[in-house]
Amino acid sequence: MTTGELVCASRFLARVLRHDPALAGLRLDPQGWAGVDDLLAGCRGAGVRLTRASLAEVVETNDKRRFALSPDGTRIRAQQGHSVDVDLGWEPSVPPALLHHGTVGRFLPAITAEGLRPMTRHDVHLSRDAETARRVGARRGAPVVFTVAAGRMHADGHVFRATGNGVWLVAAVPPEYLGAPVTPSP
Ligand code: HQG
Repeated sequence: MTTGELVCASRFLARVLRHDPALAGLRLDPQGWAGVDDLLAGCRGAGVRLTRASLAEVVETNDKRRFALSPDGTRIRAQQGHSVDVDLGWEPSVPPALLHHGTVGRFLPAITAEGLRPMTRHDVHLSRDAETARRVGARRGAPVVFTVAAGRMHADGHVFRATGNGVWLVAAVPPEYLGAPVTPSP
């Protein structure tokens, strides 16, 4: 597949596997999995041509490893980012002392007042390093990066989970755990 085709297929899969399984006539199981055969048939029905081989290519080449196949290759799910109700089963774990969150200036007043909220997703997404957070913020405009005192939060009883691709999830980040917002140099 060309890079453009891979990106297009990845966007469609993210929409189906995170937000709108009915778009491909699917239902996800409680842990977010869909059958690969059902997904391929559903994609055909939705006018998106995807073979088993190209699906495997999307999973393997995806820049953020957004999707995972089950060990036997018969099922697929998104690793995080859902708006539909799923329990991904990531175990609580101990975060590093500091994590990072990238956003944009227009959200600063709300974030400074009420902290980070998951908005339309299940959880707040935090990055291991500031550069990744900068890229997450840059999706929306000039990025601004917060450090999050994850170690202190964890000690205070907040539950953190790491996804299969290195994103850290937490229900919310109260403002007292946020560092001063930093505008990284481009
Ligand atoms: C902001 C992408 C107002 C938050 C990325 C963000 C990531 C608030 C936006 C992953 C707020 C939500 C997640 C508050 C947070 N008031 N705005 N209290 N608290 N916000 O997309 O973290 O491509 O749901 O800063 O790379 O940007 O989908 O979250 O700007 O890894 O795989 O509200 O999504 O990965 O936006 O991105 P999002 P995010 P994928």
